[in-house]
Amino acid sequence: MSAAAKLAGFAGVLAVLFGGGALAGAAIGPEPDQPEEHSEMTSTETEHDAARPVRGLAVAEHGLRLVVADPELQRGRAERLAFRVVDERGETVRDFDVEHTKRMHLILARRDLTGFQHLHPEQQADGTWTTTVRLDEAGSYRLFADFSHEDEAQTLASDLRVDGAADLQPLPAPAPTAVSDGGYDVRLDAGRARPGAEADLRFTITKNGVPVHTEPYLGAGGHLVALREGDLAFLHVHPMDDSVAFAATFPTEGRYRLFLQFQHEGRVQTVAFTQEVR
Ligand SMILES: [Cu+2]
Repeated sequence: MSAAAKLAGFAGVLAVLFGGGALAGAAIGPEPDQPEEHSEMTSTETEHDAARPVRGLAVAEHGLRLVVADPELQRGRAERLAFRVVDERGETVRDFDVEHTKRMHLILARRDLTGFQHLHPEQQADGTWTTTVRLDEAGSYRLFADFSHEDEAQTLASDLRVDGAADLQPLPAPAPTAVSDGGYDVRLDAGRARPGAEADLRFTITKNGVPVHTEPYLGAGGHLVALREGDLAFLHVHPMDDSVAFAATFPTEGRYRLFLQFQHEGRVQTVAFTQEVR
């Protein structure tokens, strides 16, 4: 590699890191007005949960803080990732509620909304959560720890870094259909998604033209993560019924990336959509 190319790569990494920091900084601010009705609220959710549709913008919130042991990872290598949730006294939190059949959900996505991963780390005796993670591309990643503690659902987030020149991708244009990593055809019907109003997101899944009935995954027909372009705000989404359908409130205009996961024939499929809201 020439010196010029190295410099260009280095500048690219800097741009990613500083870009991420600027975005995180810009994201701090008052939350938009909340919708008044929560008709699809499930019995396990509190009013308080549903009133916070935007999460995952802060490393510390509601008295809890996310501590990542080593946020620098080597590209393309399986590495141990360790993190803790600590309380206001700095004590490691050990008791977590089971939510969607797990006590901790770990979501990873690069700042350009590629490289999505959904992992379930294991809790060690000292309360630390660990998992093996492999990030194949350089850049700045967002790590979301999604959990419930003392009946309060929380999503705390921090950044991971993979050194090297990041080949950042533009967000794909919105399209009603997408193909999962295992070759399933998925159609999204989002109706009219408007800012501040609850939207029904319904997915229809087929394989070779034949309708697919998904198996339960994390206690529902599927699992959906919605992230806002620009600040990677993590939206509160919940499954609506036994089908692959979710209620989501997009807080603002803009573009969102929806990551749907479902299970069929024992395998978890992942498929992503771009949702425009205006
Ligand atoms: Cu999970």
